[in-house]
Amino acid sequence: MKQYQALMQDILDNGTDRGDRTGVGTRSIFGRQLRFDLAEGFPLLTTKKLYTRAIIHELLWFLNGETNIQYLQDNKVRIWDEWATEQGDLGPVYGAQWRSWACPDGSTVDQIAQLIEQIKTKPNSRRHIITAWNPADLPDESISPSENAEQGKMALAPCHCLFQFYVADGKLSCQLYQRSADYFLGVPFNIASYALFTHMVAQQCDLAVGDFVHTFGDAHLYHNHLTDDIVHEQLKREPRALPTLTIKRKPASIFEYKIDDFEIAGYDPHPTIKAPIAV
Ligand code: THF
Repeated sequence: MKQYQALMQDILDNGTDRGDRTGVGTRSIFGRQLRFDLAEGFPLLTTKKLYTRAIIHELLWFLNGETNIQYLQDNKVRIWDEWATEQGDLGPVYGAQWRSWACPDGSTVDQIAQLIEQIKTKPNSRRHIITAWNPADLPDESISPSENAEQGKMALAPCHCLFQFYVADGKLSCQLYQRSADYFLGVPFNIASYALFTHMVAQQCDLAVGDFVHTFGDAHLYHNHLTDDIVHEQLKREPRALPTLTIKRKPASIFEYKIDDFEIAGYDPHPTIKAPIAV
């Protein structure tokens, strides 16, 4: 994962310091890409320790179509707490858009179920796309995330907003377009999450894994992460060998995976680096 650090250095060297919605301020660049060959190992960052269970639970929660943080809290995952209402609601964020995109006629589209069906029946299609960017449900940025959720809007506009799958030579690749990327805290989660999802879709469709391509719009380092003990510490560390992912059984559908189905072996990261999250 040397390329993760290379892009971090690129943001430091070539980024522009600017304001943002959260008020924290960022150094940011626009339009970059990382590529991971998933056959070479599971792209879990080794230059700090990541909490893998949080990443897996969040993905299973998205796939269940859920948008209330109760399931995450039951599993001690706190990464969405800051944005939810008192009742734990986030409005129609990822899970809602992926599984039940609202149509004008009152019906809904299950983009994930359609994706699996289409990859199985028409692998060469150029339309294997999932989008969470639903303009009708976007938040009003002049009010808070939880106020938006109270009003039935998304608490936060989707950051990882569109992704596409591609099948060639029996291998499944995935490309994500991330419009806004918190490079220190969010991106390591996002890489692992989409790599995991690609492995699951490949298993369901009897394909091997190809590349995960991560395309960025605004990739930024928050100003309060630009310190000796956060970003500069991260850049000093030597990347280690990647772990491997094993999926221990093949569930009957993409919606039936459980946390214990996943085994990550050989993960030997450098220690955690704590950093404040911008809300
Ligand atoms: N807002 C911001 N500012 N950054 C993000 O990455 C982000 N997300 C989601 C929604 N809003 C965001 C939430 N995802 C952590 C990681 C991912 C998150 C939110 C928080 C985090 O704090 N990680 C810590 C500790 C994790 C833990 O152990 O609980 C870490 O060290 O990795 C991007 O999709």
